[in-house]
Amino acid sequence: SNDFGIQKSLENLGLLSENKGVSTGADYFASGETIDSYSPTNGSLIAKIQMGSVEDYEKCIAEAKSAFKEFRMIPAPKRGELVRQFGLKLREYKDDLGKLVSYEMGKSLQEGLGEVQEMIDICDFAVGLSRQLHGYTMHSERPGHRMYEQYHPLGIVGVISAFNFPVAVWAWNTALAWICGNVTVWKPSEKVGLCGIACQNIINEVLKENDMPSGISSMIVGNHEVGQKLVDDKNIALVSFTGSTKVGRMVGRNVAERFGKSILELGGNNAIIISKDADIDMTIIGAVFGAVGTAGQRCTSTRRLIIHEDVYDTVVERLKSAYSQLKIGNPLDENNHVGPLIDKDAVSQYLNSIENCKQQGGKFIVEGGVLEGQGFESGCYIKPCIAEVENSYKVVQHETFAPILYVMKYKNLEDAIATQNDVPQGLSSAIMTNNLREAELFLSQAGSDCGIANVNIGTSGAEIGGAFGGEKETGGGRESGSDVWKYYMRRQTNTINYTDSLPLAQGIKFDL
Ligand code: UN1
Repeated sequence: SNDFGIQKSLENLGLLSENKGVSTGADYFASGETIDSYSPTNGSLIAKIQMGSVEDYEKCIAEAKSAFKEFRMIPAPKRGELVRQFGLKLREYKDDLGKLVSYEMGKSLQEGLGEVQEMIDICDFAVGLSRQLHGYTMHSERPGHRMYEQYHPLGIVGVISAFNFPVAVWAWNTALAWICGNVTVWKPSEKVGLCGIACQNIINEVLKENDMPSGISSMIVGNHEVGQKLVDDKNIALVSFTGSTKVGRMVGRNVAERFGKSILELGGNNAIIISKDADIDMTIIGAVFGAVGTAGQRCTSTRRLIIHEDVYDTVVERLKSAYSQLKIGNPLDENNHVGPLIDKDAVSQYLNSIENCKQQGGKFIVEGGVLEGQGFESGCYIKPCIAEVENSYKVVQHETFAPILYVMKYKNLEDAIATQNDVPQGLSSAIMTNNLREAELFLSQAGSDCGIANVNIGTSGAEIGGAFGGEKETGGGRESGSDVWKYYMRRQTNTINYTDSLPLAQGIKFDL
């Protein structure tokens, strides 16, 4: 049978049938319970992972602490060189890692490869940045004084990532954290633990070839107890958390309680406003990819379409016809558009949301449902669906991680913008229009309240060069491009007096 070369890729990535789920550098160990990783594509067991315990976590921290002492003294451009080599290795492993992402998580092979490309891109970005960790210099009010600021590494950065981007989110955080001089401890989602081990294997090669301390990168597949430990641990200067708003609220609170720093990337509820001046062909592609890509399991997935009444019927007809052409099936087969959800729990949540939507008054114009029969044995394949709703429905206000698209009608743009903003989340948003006035209003301070606002592009698929993240219940964090590196460093203001007198600031006189 065609396994799409998956066994070969698992081998190339150094994965075994039984894996230790903890590694600091080349040292692999684990003393927790053993879990199975099943592929949602075909329901088969991929491999076993022995998870890390709280004691294993402590070992990682001890290694990380000692590695930090060494790593912080290595010049930033030299740390950049390490990240450059990591980017080269990722190019070598791109096919294997992309395939593993597709197989263990269930997104299409194209998207799995795209995720690895995001890792490569952030490495390139970070290499250049390693020579640009700039601070300002200021003019002192005191004679013979110099004032400037500099950025120092924080220490240990903890990364907790979600199943939907099993490899890229780690790289967005670590590429920046490393060039900034931090060491990292990563807890990947245990739903995609093999992706975690594969990534760690790749960075281990780089660390070994450069004779670098192993504790620069640690990884621990663990349960929520390990996650809780990491969040509460004062050794972790910064916690970067990607996941649900429910868990993120606790993470944010607990990290703040100990005055740690956090970057929170939580739920989205992303809408596209479709104006009567939209290019409809382009709109349909953007909306459908946004809604069904990654089977609706991106933080940036399109969940709502707010459509001008003049084009509403046309758009709905076009959507129906596009949905009827969607091929659902094994994501490793490039003829398919839509793969499975991550697991059966996700399928139940999808079904619950459909039920709730109907109860709250939603009218399905494209019906959902679970697929059965040949090729769908895993029980995780479902049909993308579309419902006509009111924005105020409870189910519409809530992020369901599945391809359920909500459509609604508007008359004037101010109302459409108000509707787009009238949800608890604030990650990504878009307007499709060829009208300059509409586009600029949407981008103005009276427009979208999201961290990402696009014109004539869908809500998903952001590039790494920009700051990625959102407002309100999305958590306010930013990752990857722009000046996001500043989150991974501490700022120090330095004033130096090069005279033989001591004038005080603010003109204060103090003579002895
Ligand atoms: C996520 O879903 O957690 O913009 C990240 C995008 C991707 C990243 C999504 N570049 O859709």
